[in-house]
Amino acid sequence: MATKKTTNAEKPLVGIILGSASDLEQLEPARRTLKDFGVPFELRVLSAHRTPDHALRYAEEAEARGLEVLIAAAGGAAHLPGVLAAKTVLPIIGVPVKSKALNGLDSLLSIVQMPTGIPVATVAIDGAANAALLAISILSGKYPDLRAKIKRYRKEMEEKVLSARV
Ligand code: RP5
Repeated sequence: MATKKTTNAEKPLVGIILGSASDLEQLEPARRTLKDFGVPFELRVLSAHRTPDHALRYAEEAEARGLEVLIAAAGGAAHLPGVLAAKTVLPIIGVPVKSKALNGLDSLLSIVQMPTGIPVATVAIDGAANAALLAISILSGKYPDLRAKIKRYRKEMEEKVLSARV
């Protein structure tokens, strides 16, 4: 008999990779959302240009370590999500971090314009919560508990909008 897959708190399913510790605040909504949904995750700071060997190794080993989705956040010349995507077939969700110089337009264009063959799913500038929700949607194809939770989340959002007093 097939057993239903459930998420296991011991083993991270999602990896959040930040290009710099300075990205942490903008990624807090991703961390909070994954926690709220009970999705096990890990968070690492790895830079495509300052620690390239470590970033590549992380991507190379991610699948064997049991990770199923990666969220990669970077600002400025934000090549981290694309570099990770080059080394793994796991789905990568890129979060363009709002930069000081160009308000994140640089980050957005760096992440969203991946050449054909190596995709990165890109969310809005500072769209960390949506990155986590998208990761949960991807996982929910395999984990029925997450499918139920994301449907409940949508229902609650619908009720909140409809009950707004204006
Ligand atoms: C990128 O450069 C990081 O993702 C960060 O958004 C940006 C600035 O990094 P720091 O100079 O603050 O470390 O690699």
